[in-house]
Amino acid sequence: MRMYSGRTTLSKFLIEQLNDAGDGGQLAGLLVDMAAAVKTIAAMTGKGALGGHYGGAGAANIHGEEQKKLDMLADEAIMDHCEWGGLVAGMASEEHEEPLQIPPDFQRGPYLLVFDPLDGSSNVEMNVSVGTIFSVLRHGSEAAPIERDFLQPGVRQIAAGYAIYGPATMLVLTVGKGTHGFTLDREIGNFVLTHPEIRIAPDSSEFGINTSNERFWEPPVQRYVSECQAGATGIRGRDFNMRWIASMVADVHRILMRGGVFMYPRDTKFPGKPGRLRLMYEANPIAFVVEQAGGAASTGRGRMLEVQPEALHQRVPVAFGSRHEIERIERYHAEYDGGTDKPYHSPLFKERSLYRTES
Ligand code: AFP
Repeated sequence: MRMYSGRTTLSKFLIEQLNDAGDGGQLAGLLVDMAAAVKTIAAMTGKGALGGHYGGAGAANIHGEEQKKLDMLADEAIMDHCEWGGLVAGMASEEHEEPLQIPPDFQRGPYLLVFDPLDGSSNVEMNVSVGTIFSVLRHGSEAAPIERDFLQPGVRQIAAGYAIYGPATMLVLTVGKGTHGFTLDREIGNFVLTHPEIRIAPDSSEFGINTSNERFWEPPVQRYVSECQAGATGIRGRDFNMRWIASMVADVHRILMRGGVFMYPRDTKFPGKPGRLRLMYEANPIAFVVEQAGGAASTGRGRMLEVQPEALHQRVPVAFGSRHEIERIERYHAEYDGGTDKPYHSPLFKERSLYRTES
């Protein structure tokens, strides 16, 4: 038997999945370009301290967060790999306030690419897993895109995914036909399909949330988490486990592998920010991946993919994961909003002015 027969590479998979897409292979081409960028970022992050890329870039992004050298290098890698081929009309990145235009030397294509080049980068020098998150939307005109063109709800994504740079580098993506995982064979340089048709179990006993923020959460989130913590002694009747890596891609990847819930809810810690994570390039692509794996993705008060974006860098509360747990979290929000959750009812959290909706 031939050594590599039976292996499905990313290119082969995309050709098969997108053969009826009617776009002449353009979406497959863009995803292959994205995978090339991911390999470049994997090589840079994989060198660790030996790569000479640790430390700050001496600047802050639009969110006021310190940009790491690796944030900037990952950002450049994606631009370099994806802007040249006549496939994208424009791009938007966590690291740039405005949409990125395609240089005049290159043709514009039909897609908008939105990405977080290095999620969890504050962890990178601790050698904790980090990731890249991306979302592909259609651009409906010939003109160079402006911010308004990107502000499409997540249901309009035509592809999305993430890469995780862990002990192994994996690319997990969806084109709306299930969620599939590929592992980078470093020697050969190919992504190989290792996790076809990932499914998130509807029930689970594991949750992930930064509990140091507990006093800032809304009552429905406090209720959900306290019930998990009560475990077998409380109304859930079974013990729960808690995990928090502080690198969303790694936390979400665990959920795709073995179920669970990931939450970054709105809180009063920074009253002007309705959540920590960004809708367009963090929450929406992960929501698409999670839904396509049979899980659910919510703001706590509605389906993530139906949120109409108002700004490129808009923040949003998130709850991803096992469907029955997310339904419970939504029910607790609804009961709180309807005033029927008496033990958790607090006038403080009823004050909607605490949560202005700016990004
Ligand atoms: P960085 O990219 O700045 O490291 O932020 C990562 C992140 O947005 C997300 O990946 C984590 O879930 C979250 O921050 C962790 O936040 P805490 O600092 O509250 O743990």
